[in-house]
Amino acid sequence: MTKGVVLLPLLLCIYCVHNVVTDSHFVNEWAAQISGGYDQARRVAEQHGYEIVREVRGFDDHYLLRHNNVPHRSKRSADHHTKRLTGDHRVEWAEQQESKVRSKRGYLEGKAYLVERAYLEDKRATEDRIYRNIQNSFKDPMFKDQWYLRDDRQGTVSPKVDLHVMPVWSRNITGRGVVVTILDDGIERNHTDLITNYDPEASTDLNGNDSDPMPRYDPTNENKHGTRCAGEVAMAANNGKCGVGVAFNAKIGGVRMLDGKVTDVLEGEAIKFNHKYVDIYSASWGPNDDGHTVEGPGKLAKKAFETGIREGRNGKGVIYVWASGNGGHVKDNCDCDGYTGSIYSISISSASQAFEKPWYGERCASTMATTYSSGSIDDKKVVSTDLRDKCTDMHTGTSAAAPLAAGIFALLLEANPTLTWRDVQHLVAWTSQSAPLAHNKGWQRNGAGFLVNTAFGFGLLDAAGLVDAADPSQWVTVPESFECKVEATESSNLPRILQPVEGGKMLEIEIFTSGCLDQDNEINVLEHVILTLSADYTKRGDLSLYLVSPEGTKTMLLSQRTYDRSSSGYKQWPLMSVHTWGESPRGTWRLIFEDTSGNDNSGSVNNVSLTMYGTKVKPEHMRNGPRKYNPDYNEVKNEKKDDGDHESKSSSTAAESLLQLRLKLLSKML
Ligand SMILES: *[C@@H]1O[C@H](CO)[C@@H](O)[C@H](O)[C@H]1NC(C)=O
Ligand SMILES: *[C@@H]1O[C@H](CO)[C@@H](O)[C@H](O)[C@H]1NC(C)=O
Ligand SMILES: *[C@@H]1O[C@H](CO)[C@@H](O)[C@H](O)[C@H]1NC(C)=O
Ligand SMILES: *[C@@H]1O[C@H](CO)[C@@H](O)[C@H](O)[C@H]1NC(C)=O
Ligand SMILES: [Ca+2]
Ligand SMILES: [Ca+2]
Ligand SMILES: [Ca+2]
Ligand SMILES: [Ca+2]
Repeated sequence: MTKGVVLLPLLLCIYCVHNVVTDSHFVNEWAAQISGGYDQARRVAEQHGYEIVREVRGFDDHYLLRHNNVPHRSKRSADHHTKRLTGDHRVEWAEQQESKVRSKRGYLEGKAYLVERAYLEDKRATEDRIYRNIQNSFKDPMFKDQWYLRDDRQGTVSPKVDLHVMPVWSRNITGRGVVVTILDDGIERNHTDLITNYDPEASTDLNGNDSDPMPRYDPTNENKHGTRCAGEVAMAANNGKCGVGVAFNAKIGGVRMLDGKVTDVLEGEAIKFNHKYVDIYSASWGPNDDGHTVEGPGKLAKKAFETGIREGRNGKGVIYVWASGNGGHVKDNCDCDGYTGSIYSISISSASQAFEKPWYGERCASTMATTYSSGSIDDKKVVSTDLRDKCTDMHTGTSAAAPLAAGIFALLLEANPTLTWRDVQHLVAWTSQSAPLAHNKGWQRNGAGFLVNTAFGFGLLDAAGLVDAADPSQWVTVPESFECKVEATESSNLPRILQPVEGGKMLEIEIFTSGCLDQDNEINVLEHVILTLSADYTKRGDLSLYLVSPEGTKTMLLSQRTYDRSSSGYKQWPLMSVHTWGESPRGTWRLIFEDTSGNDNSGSVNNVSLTMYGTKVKPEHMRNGPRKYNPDYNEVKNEKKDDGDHESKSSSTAAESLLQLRLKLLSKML
């Protein structure tokens, strides 16, 4: 009884607070595409009562306009003004900008704060209990706390598992020549542990409109997020400061963009910032993880993703790494987040030091892989650089998971610079490890032999496994991919309504596809699939959805989101899944809608289509049968390996080579 009294206001409070902050506001800013050059654009703008604020960076013929007679912020759009613009034949496209709520995915408030405090008090005891006999390979004082790079636990209680980064370092692969940028609230570029790797070419300030991404210092220190994410990737090694970045010789930059109003224009500029120079973008933010937001990239942000993929890395495509979200405790589902759901982003979830899905972790079908991050009270967090030249061992959430992946991909691109953005995704599917997380619920083997889980994607990233598989002497670039789309209306009558069944309501829709057989875009081996959904429903969050592939893989695309009370339904909303990776698309796909809430809902499914991506020809690495999993992965000691052969070397050999590396690094410093 007492419990109920305490809990109820807390839950209500979560709902109310988020409701207030997630209302977006239209601002007095329009993005418009007007051809004919700047003077022409200015004339057109002035005729309709606008002035040009500036050109949109990186987009030809796109301008940011301001109307001379519109309030600064309003909940309602000024449609009549937009119509005047779009009605002018010289204007190809125009859209009023909205100020979007974009939350950083590392700040876990309330419960998390208490967890952190309790953790601090408990820290010493925990360390003494778990971390005995830690050896230092680097003289960086916090390297010993980077458990996810080097698991030094003694005893048999836990398997010795880390991200297998050290074996890659011991081969002198440390991120050299690879450029990573962090899209966030700035980067303390002169931090002692970042300054040597800081790259001004990979940096800019979209909030301050200058090239210096230095964070704004305020008393609450809220703008430490970008600096923390950057350090995980590229803290310098062996300099006696903080810890060691995953790619400690990579170049690191920051795009300051979260410390102000976030609009589609701003996101577009960030996502393709210097895209012919930057190799990897890491983003640890997104739509509010409040359990009732459904939001994705706008027009310019979408274009920016496509441009980065098409033109970046000399046509091989940049790598976008995205944090999958921290809304697990409010039943959020990252299928409702269009940034993680993009086929162009590699979305990363967290596992705790205890190999568990953490309390904040979100489930969805678009997550590709997992790295370690914070978990419960006894679990260690992530080490990084902090504002004011400090260090921290308190970085948390999927915010901390994504940059670890960005660092690992920097190692991968140094090992094989010819990899395309799709090669990288194939490699992640081919090498990520499920064994350490096997005791978590939700694993299934898909029709192509891949183990998948909505909480972890293909599993934990294995840096050495990735680099081995990508060895330039054996990796063959994956073949060209195609897109094949089928509308459900072709094979079943829509709209449809859910029918009462025992325990709730249900609706099943079948979609048959040949996978565009005998056409130019024939697909035989799947990569991503996107189910595009239009549905009306009285309470959107009560509608859940499963997709069953012709080969029988059943994937949750929407879970019940208790706090999502919206009645606006889904409008052509893309739900992306990687769970049928490698399968054949041919046959009947089943869509199962469910409502088990017991609420008196009504609504209809109006339109569904299935877009499949994949190759006609089987990628080379899949030709010798399905992927083989190593059931003994948990037994693999992280220091065992210093060349392509996983198990053959003794740990002393590897320890020696590490020592040699250390000495070489040392001598380089002197
Ligand atoms: C590592 O590689 C770099 C550049 O590729 C080279 O300059 C350096 O000497 C190598 N270091 C070791 C220890 O082999
Ligand atoms: C970094 O620059 C800021 C502002 O110029 C300065 O206050 C700070 O002392 C510098 N930090 C270091 C480590 O040099
Ligand atoms: C930067 O430009 C945006 C619009 O382009 C404006 O809203 C903002 O106030 C400017 N910031 C600064 C610091 O000048
Ligand atoms: C379904 O959506 C497609 C766009 O993908 C659209 O062309 C079509 O008209 C829609 N059909 C219905 C019945 O709304
Ligand atoms: Ca600045
Ligand atoms: Ca360091
Ligand atoms: Ca989310
Ligand atoms: Ca994605």
